[in-house]
Amino acid sequence: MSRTITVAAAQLGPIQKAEGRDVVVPRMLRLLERAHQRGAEVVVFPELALTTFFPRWYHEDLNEADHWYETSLPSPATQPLFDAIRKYGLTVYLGYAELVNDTDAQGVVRKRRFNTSVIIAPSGEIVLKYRKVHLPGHAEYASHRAVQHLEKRYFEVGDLGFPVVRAPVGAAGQPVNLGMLICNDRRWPEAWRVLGLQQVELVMLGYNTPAMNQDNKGFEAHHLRVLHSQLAIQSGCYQNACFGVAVAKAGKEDGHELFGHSIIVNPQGEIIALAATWDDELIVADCNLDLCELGRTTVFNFEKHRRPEAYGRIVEQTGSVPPAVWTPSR
Ligand code: CDT
Repeated sequence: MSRTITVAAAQLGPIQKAEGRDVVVPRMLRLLERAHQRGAEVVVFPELALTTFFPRWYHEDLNEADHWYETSLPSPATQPLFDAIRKYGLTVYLGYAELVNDTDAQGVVRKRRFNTSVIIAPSGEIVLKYRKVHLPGHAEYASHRAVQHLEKRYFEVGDLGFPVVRAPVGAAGQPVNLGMLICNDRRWPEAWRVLGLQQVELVMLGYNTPAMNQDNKGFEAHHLRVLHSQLAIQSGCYQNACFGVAVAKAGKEDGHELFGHSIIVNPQGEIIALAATWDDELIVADCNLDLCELGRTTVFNFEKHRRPEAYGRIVEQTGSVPPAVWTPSR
C-alpha cells in the first residue's frame, strides 16, 4: 500500500496593520474547515500568520512592538485554532512571532524574540518548534529604503537548528518525517541539506515576500521575484528527495504588495499544485511519500555520493573570498 497523505497549503490574503487576531483567526478557521472537507490531513499556514508583516513598521522602543508577538500557544485568541485542529484531526504548521521571557542566573528577566513556526498534532500538542535562522533585512531604520524590512531588529537568529521529527500525521496517523523552514530560509541550500541529511519527507514553509525589490540597489523585474522563490523550493525538494509545501501571505497590506503563488512540490522538483489568487485560498495535493525513495536511493544517495571532505568552506567561511589569481607564465 502506498504511503499517500493529503496536504493543503492555506494561503492567507493580506492582513492590515489595524486588524487583530479577532479578524485573522476566523479566516484561518474557515480554511481549516475547507481543508477538512477536501480530505486534507496536513495544513500549512504562512510565516507570521496571525498578524500583518509587522517588520515593515519601525518601533524605536522594542517594547512597543510586544503586541505583535505570542507569549504562549495556545492563547485565548488562538485557542479556537487548536479546537478546530482537534475537531478535524489535522496536523498543522503555524508561523508566528514568539516572545520568551528568559530569567538569567541573577534573576533578571530578558525578553527574547524569534520568528517561529510549530507543528501542531491532531491532539493539540506541539510536536516540533523551529526558529528562523536566515533573517533578511536590517536592524536599524534605513532611510534609503521605500519600505523597511526590520527582521534583524525584531528577531534573534533561531537557536534550534533545523530539526526533523518522525510523527504520525492527521487522523489516520501515518508516520512522516517532518521538517520546517521559514521564508528566506528557502533560498539557502545549506538549510535544505541539513533537513535532507535527516531524511525529511515533507518540508513545510511559510513566507511573506514583497512583490518588489525594496532595497533600492537596482532594478529587479517583478516576475523574477516569483521565479526565484519557486526555483529555490523546487531545487530544494529535488536535491533532497522530499515534498515541499510553501505558503504565502499575499496581497496588499497597507499598500505594500506581497506575492502569492503558494506551491506544493514533489521530490522530482515538479509543482503539483499552485495558488491562483493573492487572497485566502486553499490548494490541496495528494503526496505519495514513497516517491522520496527514488532520489534518496539513486542520484541523491548521500551515503554513497556526498564528499564532505571537499565541503570545508561551507561551514568554515561565511562571506565569499576572492579566488587565487592565475597569471600567464609568458
Ligand atoms: N519574510 C522574508 O524572509 N522575506 C524575504 C524577503 C527578502 S527581501 C528583504 C524573502 O526571502 O522572501
